[in-house]
Amino acid sequence: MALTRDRVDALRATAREVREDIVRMVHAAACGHPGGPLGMADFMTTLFLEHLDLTPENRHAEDRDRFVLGNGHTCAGYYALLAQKGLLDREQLLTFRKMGSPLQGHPHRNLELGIDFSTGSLGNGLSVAAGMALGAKMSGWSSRIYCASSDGESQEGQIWEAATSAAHWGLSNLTVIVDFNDIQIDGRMRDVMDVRDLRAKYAAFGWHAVEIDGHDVVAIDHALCEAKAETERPSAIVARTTIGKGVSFMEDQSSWHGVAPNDEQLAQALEDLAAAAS
Ligand SMILES: Cc1ncc(C[n+]2csc(CCOP(=O)(O)OP(=O)(O)O)c2C)c(N)n1
Repeated sequence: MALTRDRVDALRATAREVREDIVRMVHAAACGHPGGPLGMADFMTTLFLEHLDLTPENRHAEDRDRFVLGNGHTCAGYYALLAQKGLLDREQLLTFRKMGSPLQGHPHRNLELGIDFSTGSLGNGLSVAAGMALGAKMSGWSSRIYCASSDGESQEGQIWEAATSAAHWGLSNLTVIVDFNDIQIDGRMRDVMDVRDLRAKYAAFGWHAVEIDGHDVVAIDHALCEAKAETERPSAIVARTTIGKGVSFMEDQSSWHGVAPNDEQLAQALEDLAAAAS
């Protein structure tokens, strides 16, 4: 069913809160990756709030949905969404990257908090998600397995082994969302190593594959609904995004891949996000 006007507004409002949490967390840690998760906030929010069946009540259930963050460095947004879902306290977010915190700079498996797998070494996530999807199918569970990935991560050969396997096994319960912002740690993705048309690549590997505007919550929700309706093939959603989305001085800047804002920059970022809301 299509999103109502109220749901669209609510998702946009939550995505804005997630963005505020991201900049606050990276500022408090004085290190981390703000750009990627700011760009992913719209599709992560739509996935987590509208589709991912993970709650404090069902976190230990075998047949619940799973999520794997392949591009693990973008975990500030992931943690902010786990807080939105009640799996951790919002105040806990400010322990991000601190000694002893479960919220490290790359996800560390913690089923109590709903973190299904440790990631950070790019390329592994989709293989893990494919394994979870195969296991769920063999067990007869209705679980859906979601994986986030990125254009930079798509340079890893292991992604394409996973893509081959998932199509071979007909893992229709698996969906990958690729954050395609044409930026990676060293600059423009197309200059570092161009992965080209990822939608066409996934389609050629036997996947149901679409490309969408990764900031349009209606298009994101529609693509996730289509993926759920698919009965034969795994689904790939290539989400065109802008790194740093919502923060004027971070947008489309590779320099904000992995740098913390200082006090003035945090204030400016929060001002930008508030202005976008009005
Ligand atoms: C196997 C591996 N190689 C290198 C790195 C270092 N690294 C961390 S993030 C990154 C760039 C990833 O590209 P992308 O996810 O597109 O970056 P973003 O859009 O977040 O800027 C790299 C090379 C890593 N984490 N894992």
